[in-house]
Amino acid sequence: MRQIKRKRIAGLGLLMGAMVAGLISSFATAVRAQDSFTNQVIEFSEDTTVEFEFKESHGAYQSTLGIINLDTNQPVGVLFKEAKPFDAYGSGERQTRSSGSNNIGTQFDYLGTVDGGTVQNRLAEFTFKANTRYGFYLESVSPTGQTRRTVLSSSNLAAAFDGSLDSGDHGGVVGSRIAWDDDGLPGAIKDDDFDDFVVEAGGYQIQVGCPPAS
Ligand SMILES: [Ca+2]
Ligand SMILES: [Ca+2]
Ligand SMILES: [Ca+2]
Repeated sequence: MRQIKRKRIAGLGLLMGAMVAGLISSFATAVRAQDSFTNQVIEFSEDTTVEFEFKESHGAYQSTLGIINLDTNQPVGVLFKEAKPFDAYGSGERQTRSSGSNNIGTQFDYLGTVDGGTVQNRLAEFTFKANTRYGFYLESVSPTGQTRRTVLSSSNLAAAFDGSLDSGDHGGVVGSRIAWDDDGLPGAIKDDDFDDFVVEAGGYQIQVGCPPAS
């Protein structure tokens, strides 16, 4: 089983401990060419646990990010769920909208963070089974509950992937960043901001082998 985590495993003590326990094989294999972590499909040639980090959201709706099995079209797990639509929700604080621009890194456009209580967990992980086709979904509900829409990562109108799972830290993005436009439905009037929900996946690969048979 392979694991792709947010942080490099550092420290000899930890490594030695794991080796004594017989849990870590001697080296990590690269993410293979036939593995895919893209708009088309999320698919691995072996069982792979990926750790995700919620970065921030900039959308007025209350969103949930989860994983679906593309063959059965069934949701199979939730990674992050907004507990309220955005940090300042209910405070009466006016939100500055800048329609059509990407507001990552700013306070604009309905900022949602872990520190601000919009999302409870900064990290989540999911084990993708080998040779199974997955995608991500983002479900967003308006604060009144009147409008509900779901977009899939298999549409590049909805999700933009940047970087690869085992690419470490590249220019401040660790692993693969997935940035969403929650109104990214075909034919919809959309703002192409790709900041409504932003997560990063993986970063550093750890190979975990079975203890040798004795
Ligand atoms: Ca939101
Ligand atoms: Ca949007
Ligand atoms: Ca937005």
